[in-house]
Amino acid sequence: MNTTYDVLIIGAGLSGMYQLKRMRDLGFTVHGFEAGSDVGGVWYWNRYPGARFDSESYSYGYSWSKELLEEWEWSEHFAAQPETLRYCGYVADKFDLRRDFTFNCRIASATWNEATRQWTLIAEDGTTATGTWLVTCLGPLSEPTPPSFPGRESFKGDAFHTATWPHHPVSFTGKRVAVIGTGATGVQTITEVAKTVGHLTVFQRTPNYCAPLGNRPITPEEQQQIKVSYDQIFATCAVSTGSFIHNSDPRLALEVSAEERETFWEKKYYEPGFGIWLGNFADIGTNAEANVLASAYMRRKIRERVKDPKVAEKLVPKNHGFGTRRVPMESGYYEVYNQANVELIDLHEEPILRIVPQGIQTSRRTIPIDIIIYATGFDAVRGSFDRIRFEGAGGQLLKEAWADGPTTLLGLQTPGFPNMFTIVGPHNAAGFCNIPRCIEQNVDWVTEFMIHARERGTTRIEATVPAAEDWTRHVYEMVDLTLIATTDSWFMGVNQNLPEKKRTFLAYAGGSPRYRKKCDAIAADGYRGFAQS
Ligand code: N01
Repeated sequence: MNTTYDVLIIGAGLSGMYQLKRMRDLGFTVHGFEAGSDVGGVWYWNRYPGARFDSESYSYGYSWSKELLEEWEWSEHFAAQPETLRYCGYVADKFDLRRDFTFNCRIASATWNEATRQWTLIAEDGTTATGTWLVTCLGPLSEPTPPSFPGRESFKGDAFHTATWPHHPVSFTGKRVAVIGTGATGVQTITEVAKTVGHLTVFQRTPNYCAPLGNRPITPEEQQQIKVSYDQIFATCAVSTGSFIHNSDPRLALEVSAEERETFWEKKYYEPGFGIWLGNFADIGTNAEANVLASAYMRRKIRERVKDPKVAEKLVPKNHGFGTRRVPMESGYYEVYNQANVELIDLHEEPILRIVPQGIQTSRRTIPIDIIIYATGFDAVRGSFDRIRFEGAGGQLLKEAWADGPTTLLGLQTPGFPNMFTIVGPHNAAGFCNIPRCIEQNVDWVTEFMIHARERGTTRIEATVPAAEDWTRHVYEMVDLTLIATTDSWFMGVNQNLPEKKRTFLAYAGGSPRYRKKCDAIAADGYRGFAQS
């Protein structure tokens, strides 16, 4: 097997698959490596109960093949994980992508050789490959973080992190189940598990503002309509801040009457998808006073839906404003707490002390449990990079270079790591995006840059320090215009299971249209800010 390529790719999720296809179509020799046994990335790993899109299905699929758009039919407005994984497999079959991936192959190190201007990858099983360009397609949420409760290993029942869910079905019927974590994943898991569980105990540290997803099957008429509307759907996504079909309302919450606000919010709350978050008044994400009003509305909805006022109070977020963290979308989440067989534990009142063989010991009691589900999130964005030993020019390690927060140019390159492109890397608009839309932009931009290099005989591309510092400053300026930095979340690089990680903003809050414009301007200017030789 030839182990030297023009392009090496790590990851066979939506980014890796598209990057591989583009490279191959353009005649680059390319090979990809994937830790899982098949394509799909986040959809391959996250098989937890209730996993499904928060993006409208038809706005999520790849846009680059008319044939694919014509052939594939989503069954629901917000498709469930098994269907999305099937979609990834369908794409891989249709474009014969698997033949250029090595599966079950976890890359352990990537080392830059200045003399040959090449990267060498070494996998945990000893597989090696060398290439001129390295494109990381690791996904922002690929490194799960189970909490380090003492006694975790002593547990005699089944325990799963949602992101490494087993490939076989798990039954909850008659079982005593614990779910730890109430982020977007926990909310989906809890709602699904509650349908069949014997008894469910939910351990919540920080409540979130959750909103109805409004999922339902796509009717045949809608299917026809979707097929003829794809150009319009993608055009809508292209001009919206997060590349969703929802974009903020031009009106300001503070400028309209209380009555108008209420009517608008009632409409948005019950509308399918992220409308209540991303299609809200333009100022709720930037103006603290407007945010207080929106937060009060969302709190009221929680209190209306949960029968026991004491339980409702636990579910009401108090330490952050609506939309400053990711809004979990739900399908009956709050009503779960009206079930007699569901208990909510507020970890601030009753912390977990340790896991014991028979269950979970809190400060007040030992709760017998058969299955523990850790919905405890990820070492976001940086985690999947930290896991691989990236050694750049002069022996510099990426983990060390990013220790105080990444410095990147467009979230696509880091000084000191030539020829390495980070699709959905830190400081990239893709972190805050209906992600395939931004993945396509990232991949296309990087691909164009490689074509540019090939035409000019360039074999080394490296973001310069001043350009990367400028971009990084801009990233912080943009987030400071919003309320996101006022609270802790994975956007802010905060995961309390990783106290050693420095709090630093990991996405780009200026919106995907602005990001795309900046990328295009840099390209039009001969890839300004990138040293090329
Ligand atoms: O992870 P999270 P997630 N003890 O970090 C709690 C995407 N997504 O997997 O908030 C007790 O948001 C933690 O508590 P706190 C989406 O972008 C997409 O839910 O730190 N609790 C929190 O409640 C999302 O934002 C979709 O106080 C502990 C939870 O675990 C991202 O994935 C679906 C704990 C972690 O929440 C991540 O979501 C699902 C501990 N030691 C997710 N450690 C779709 O659109 C952590 N927690 C399809």
